[in-house]
Amino acid sequence: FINVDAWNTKPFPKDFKFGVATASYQIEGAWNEDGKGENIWDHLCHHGPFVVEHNQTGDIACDSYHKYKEDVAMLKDLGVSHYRFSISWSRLLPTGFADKVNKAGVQYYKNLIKELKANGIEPLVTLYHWDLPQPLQVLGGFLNDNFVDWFGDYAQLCFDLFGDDVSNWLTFNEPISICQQGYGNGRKAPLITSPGIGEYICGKTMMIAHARAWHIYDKEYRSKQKGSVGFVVDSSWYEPNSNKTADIEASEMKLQFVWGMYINPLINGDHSSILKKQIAKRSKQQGFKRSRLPEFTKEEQKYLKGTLDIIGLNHYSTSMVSAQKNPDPDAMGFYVDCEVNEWQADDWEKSGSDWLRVVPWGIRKLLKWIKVNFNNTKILITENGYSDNGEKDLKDDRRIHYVKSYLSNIRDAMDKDGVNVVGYTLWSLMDNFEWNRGYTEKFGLYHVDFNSRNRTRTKKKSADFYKKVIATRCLADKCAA
Ligand code: GBH
Repeated sequence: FINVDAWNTKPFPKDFKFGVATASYQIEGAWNEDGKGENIWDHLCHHGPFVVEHNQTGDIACDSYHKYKEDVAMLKDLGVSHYRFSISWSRLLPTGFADKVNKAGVQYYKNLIKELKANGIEPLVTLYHWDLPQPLQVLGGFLNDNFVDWFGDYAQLCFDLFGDDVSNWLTFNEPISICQQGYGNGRKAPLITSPGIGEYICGKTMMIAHARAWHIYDKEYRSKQKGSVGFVVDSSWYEPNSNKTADIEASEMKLQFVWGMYINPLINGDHSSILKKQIAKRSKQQGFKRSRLPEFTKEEQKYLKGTLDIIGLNHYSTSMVSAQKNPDPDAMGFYVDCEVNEWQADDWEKSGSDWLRVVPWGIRKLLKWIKVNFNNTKILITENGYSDNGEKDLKDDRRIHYVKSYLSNIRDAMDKDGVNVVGYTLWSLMDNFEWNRGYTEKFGLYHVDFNSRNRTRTKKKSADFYKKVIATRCLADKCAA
């Protein structure tokens, strides 16, 4: 891979948040300890269909439920200012409903937050990172309108319990993973296959549930807790295959399927008009009486508008896009309704994940696009990172190269394009349960020995690299003044 001298050497601003990220199901383990209820990933991993590599599970994972003090010691050593983790809904509310609170679950998060604070680390908390309580799934999960109440009650409990010590809240992690993969193509829990219908209903419910949490916070907590409530989108950059209008429009269309579906409602109160027209057009051709993308009522639009304090961005890679010449008129779903071809170039550097190619310039283009389209809203890069299959000697130079070149492009976006990026939480603190890929793909700065009962953590070379970046706020050996 290419040399490492051409990076932006301008230090990151003093108040730039440097951190790392994890998620409850991927690290906590203790899946049924101390009163925790079952969630949809527990259920999937135990009962099938067995879609996870080697039938692996998050039953023990990194055992962070017992080892959080070690995790915080690692964070302290890295020198991060922020730690992004998620709360397991069913650890707090075993049935999902707010009638019975699990005291041990409350204690666990209180302990973790206290330990972070004692070490000068600010918590950045995701309320929902894919682990829905199973009893709520039995009732339809995100396809049941009552989900808005369930989530609102859960969010309120979290603000109540932890809000005095947590000022950075994120509601949902990755709508596309939740809805498109959970309720569309059936790849992730709860494995529902309803392309072009269920996945869009899920999206509508999720948007309103986010707004519910935001309004609760705004009315009852903001004035005393003085925090913010954001939402995390997963988005690649979509690079037009040529300068032809059709390809540029294809790129814009694909971006609207992501941002016009999930961010526009929270900022402007509705799906973007390009998105609405496109899905309405195809739905009509197909004989549906109304668009498969459910509309927001006028009241819902008012309720949604302006409910985003900060955009969380998970970004890993880039795709090339072009307009489809002969789109299949009968096809339905997020990935086909846009009528866009998508692929990755053969000469882009690979990683341990088949979807993740190293394309550092993509993040700069995406950040600029977000700035222009959403009025310079604050952006927190909530995930970015590199997978391998485990380097034997823990010399993960490719991860270092990835992080360095992505950070350099982020710095360029701030510096040269004026994008308002306030922080970066690298995925991930340590190797963990990588969903369908089990423990085979590794994103950690720390290695975890999943064969040892102790789940021994060992620093990789990239941890020292990142530590130095944080300490100097700069990517080069010699930083610009
Ligand atoms: C994030 O997803 C997640 O938030 C985090 O939990 C996860 O560990 C991390 O990234 C690393 O994967 O198999 O072709 O259907 C990143 C976005 C969306 C990327 C789903 C992989 C599956 C592609 N992910 N996608 S495919």
